[in-house]
Amino acid sequence: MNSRILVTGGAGFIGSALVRYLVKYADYSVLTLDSLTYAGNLRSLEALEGNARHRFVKGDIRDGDLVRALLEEFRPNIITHLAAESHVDRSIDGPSAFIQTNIVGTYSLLEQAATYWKGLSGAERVAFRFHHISTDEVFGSLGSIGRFSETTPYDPRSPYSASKAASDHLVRAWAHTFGLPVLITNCSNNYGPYQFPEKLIPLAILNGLRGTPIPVYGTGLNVRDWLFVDDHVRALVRVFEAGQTGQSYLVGGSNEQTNLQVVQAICDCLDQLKPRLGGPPRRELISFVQDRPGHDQRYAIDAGKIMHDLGWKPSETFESGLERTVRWYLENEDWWRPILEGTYAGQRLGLMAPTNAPEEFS
Ligand code: NAD
Ligand code: TDX
Repeated sequence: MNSRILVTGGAGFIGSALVRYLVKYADYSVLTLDSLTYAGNLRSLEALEGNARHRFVKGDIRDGDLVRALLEEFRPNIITHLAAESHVDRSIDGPSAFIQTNIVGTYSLLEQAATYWKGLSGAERVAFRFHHISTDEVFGSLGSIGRFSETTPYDPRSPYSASKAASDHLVRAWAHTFGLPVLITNCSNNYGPYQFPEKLIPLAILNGLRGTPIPVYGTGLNVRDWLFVDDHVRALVRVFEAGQTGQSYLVGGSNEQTNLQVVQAICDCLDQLKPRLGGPPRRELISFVQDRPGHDQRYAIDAGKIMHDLGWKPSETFESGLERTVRWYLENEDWWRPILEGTYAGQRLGLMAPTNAPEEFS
């Protein structure tokens, strides 16, 4: 069967890495649906221009008529759903877009997918998959020990993670109630080329490069489990090709770092690849700033299930992945410069919420 994939959010960071992989290194025909919010960027798909196996449509996942028409015309075997509002700090400043895209948008897409799937027959109906891409943040925050697994109870704490948790629940409901063949993946923090510079790693690289302060929230001791984006992409492909429907898979790099360790490593890498002429080492740019309201302390993933059941493992170490990433930003100013001069100049986001909010809600 000629595999056709509809990728929502395919002009974003992870979505564009997935689309580039599927078209350039695998044999899929891909339809990218993306509304091109501030985070969507057609330049991330430039490498596919003129490729007959890729088509881009600008549109919103909440537009049921458009999605229905695209499903009927393109007749995908797989839908991979990555369209989302994805930045925690923006969800503090303005939760509404997160409710709209992550919850209402996922609901609308599920309705259209279920109708389309019911209309399929034979091998096409058996092979169809709806793959929802989610995050480890739905499980809340860890103390100094333990890791998230597929059985960890949901405990989201930011408007972003709550909206992603809601979307996960909707996807499960469509599987249990309507029989839709779904897969869910919950991944840890991604980094790599083409990431919008509101996120920690690209922000630190670009500030380090420009010699401006590198903001570290609070003590810098919050921990994230970092995964190179192409390793996430290979995990996604393993899951929609071989995963068991109705199941979720956690994806992570077993690579825990404090935020301070991350920015120090970025400073050192930049100093090595592009020394500051006569200037002090870039670590001197690190600046501790007011903490993120409700800042989750630690995320860590037990990826044993996807490793054991589907044979996936990350191929990039943090050192090699970070160096690739820093080199990419050094060599691709024409990608990031228009962003800094247009939609986002690197300013602090996410301080709108009152800082005296109760710590726990029980
Ligand atoms: P991103 O913000 O870079 O990209 C999101 C894309 O979705 C953008 O291209 C945007 O234009 C598009 N979009 C937003 N609203 C839309 C709408 N209503 N209709 C159509 N398109 C819309 O995000 P990302 O970092 O690539 O994340 C992709 C997915 O992976 C998200 O679901 C996110 O929750 C999840 N995820 C991200 C990470 C991470 O570290 N970045 C980790 C785990 C999971
Ligand atoms: O300037 C900063 N300084 C800083 O200390 C920024 C932008 C962040 N931070 C801290 C906050 C976090 O502890 O760094 C850590 C990483 O922050 P982000 O890059 O904003 O990522 P995070 O909040 O961990 O969420 C990310 O991983 C899970 C993605 O943005 C989500 O989409 C994904 O679901």
